[in-house]
Amino acid sequence: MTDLKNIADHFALASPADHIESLGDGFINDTFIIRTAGDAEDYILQRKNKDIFPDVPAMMENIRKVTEHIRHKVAATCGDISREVMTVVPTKNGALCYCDENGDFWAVSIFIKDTVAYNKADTPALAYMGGKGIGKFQAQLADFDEPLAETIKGFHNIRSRFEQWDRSLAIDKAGRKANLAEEINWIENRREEMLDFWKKVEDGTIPTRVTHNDTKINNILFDKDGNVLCVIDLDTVMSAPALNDFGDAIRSYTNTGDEDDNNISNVSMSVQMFEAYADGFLSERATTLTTSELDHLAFSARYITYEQVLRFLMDYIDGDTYYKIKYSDHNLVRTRAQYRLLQSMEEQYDTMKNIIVRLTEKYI
Ligand code: GN1
Ligand code: MG
Repeated sequence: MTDLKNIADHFALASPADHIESLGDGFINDTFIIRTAGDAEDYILQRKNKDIFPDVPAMMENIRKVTEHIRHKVAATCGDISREVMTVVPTKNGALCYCDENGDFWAVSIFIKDTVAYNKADTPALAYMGGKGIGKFQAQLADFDEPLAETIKGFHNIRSRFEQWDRSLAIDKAGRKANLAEEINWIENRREEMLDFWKKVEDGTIPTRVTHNDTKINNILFDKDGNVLCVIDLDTVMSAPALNDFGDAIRSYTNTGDEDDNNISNVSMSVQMFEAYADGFLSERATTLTTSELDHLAFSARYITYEQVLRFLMDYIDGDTYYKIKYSDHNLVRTRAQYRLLQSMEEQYDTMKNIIVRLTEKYI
């Protein structure tokens, strides 16, 4: 077993670790909280998944640059720089991460106290604030102009995803393909439509910006009054279409069921939550986004949800090598539940587009 205290001891903590507990259920990294004695600050310790992030030091450098940029913005508006942005804690040698004898990479940040994290948006008011929070995050990074490493190549690039998908199907590593004809058709039937959207990114019709790329609700810390305090999980901050952040959040905030709901009749897209999130997001972003971005906001929810169906199904076909699973068919259950959500978005697409038009007019 990894000696977590020994790992923690490599970092420049203000006070040594007293005890260390496991935290949250992220699908990718392992997360712990370092409790220190007395009133001293606590810390978040993460083992970054080296199978998924090929260059953890470059990723940590991205996070350092981005959090420093945001810290200046928060300071300029007299905000609280210890709570409204993540603070990376270096090792005692001044590095942004520590590599242990197994080749695993560890990183530490300050634990922000008195926050609330949600796995589901239970009220439209919360969805509105979530949209505002991500809109503000994008606005804070709008003038960020340093180069950023691509931490996962082609992360929301559906052309790259299809290349992986075609390879996975050809290899059929876990021998599961034969029983998945229906699910595979869900992906194939929409391939051209998704590529048509991506071509607009490739030809510059839809611009790229510095974006978060993983905006599900539990990657945001709220304060006790329901305001967004701090956006966390910055591993995938990269240059990408800003639409991804909207689409991925809609995938998470509007789902009336769970991402891995076993009972798909629980799953649908709540129009009320869609409108609330879009309202918050556009209150911050409507005057900055281009017409082509605004025109594709509603579609971005379908795009990212479709991509998620593909990613869960591909991982199932690959034999569950990417996402952590809790039981053997977990990725298949996730696939089916996300597909139901996608269908619900498709059914309500005209309504979604009309809401975006109405809200855009409200703000510009
Ligand atoms: C992962 O790391 P986490 O759990 O916040 C994944 C996202 C998926 C999400 C599905 C780096 O997010 O892309 O949308 O699971 N992150 C990575 O819930 O692949
Ligand atoms: Mg997370």
